[in-house]
Amino acid sequence: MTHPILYGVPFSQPVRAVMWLLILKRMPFEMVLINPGSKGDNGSRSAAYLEKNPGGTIPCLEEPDTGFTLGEAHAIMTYLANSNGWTDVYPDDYRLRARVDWYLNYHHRNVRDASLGLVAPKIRKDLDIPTMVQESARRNLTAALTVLDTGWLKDRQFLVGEHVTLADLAAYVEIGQLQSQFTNVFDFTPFPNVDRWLKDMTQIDGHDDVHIVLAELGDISEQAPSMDNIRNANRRALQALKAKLAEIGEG
Ligand SMILES: N[C@@H](CCC(=O)N[C@@H](CS)C(=O)NCC(=O)O)C(=O)O
Repeated sequence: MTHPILYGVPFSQPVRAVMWLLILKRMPFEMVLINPGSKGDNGSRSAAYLEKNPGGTIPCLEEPDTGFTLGEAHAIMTYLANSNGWTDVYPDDYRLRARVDWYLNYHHRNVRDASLGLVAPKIRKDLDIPTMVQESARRNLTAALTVLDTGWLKDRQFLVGEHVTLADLAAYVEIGQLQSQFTNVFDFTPFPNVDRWLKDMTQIDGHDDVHIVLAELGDISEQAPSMDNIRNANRRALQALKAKLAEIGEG
């Protein structure tokens, strides 16, 4: 069977969530670079890409053998877990699985607003995100972090229990990117349980491989990076991913 293709760039949070799952489960895949929002040949708004994912967003997964394509990171992650029997990250206990689904649904317009409020305004200057939208996104994020801190993570090591699940991967790619060792755009001191969970998540296999792009980009709190910086960070991350995939292929 030919390996699945993952379309996207490592800088994209939902792409990173899928990459992390595949690396964690040591499943070989091919990564094809697709630039978000571009109508160019390698763009997510090109006619060829829209055939695969009519929504025009990354990530998208394709199974070359069957022609099956799937958009939306969480749909891709649950599909991969279901079709490969990865019950460690997507438990087969109905209640635990429902809690993972609960988080994956909650994520949108809550935790996901980390990118809209704090990262995209610096990285995607072209989008010219209105101040009001940025402020509302930051409020949504703060409220969501309070919910995680006082609820989900109060008595548990990970979001759904004592084991990492799809919920943690999806949440971390958004929240984790804000930390001081990456973009450094948020202070987690008021959220001690989230802060502890962030540290635990750095120990999960594949964390470093998936976050090379952010380590390369570095602190953006004072100055927005140039397009060249962003392109280079994505390029280095893709090179490192190639090496990692070769290692997975050999193992
Ligand atoms: N809900 C989607 C969000 C995907 C998304 O927002 N992707 C961004 C990049 S991080 C994108 O493709 N933007 C390009 C566009 O909307 O044209 C998912 O989880 O897959």
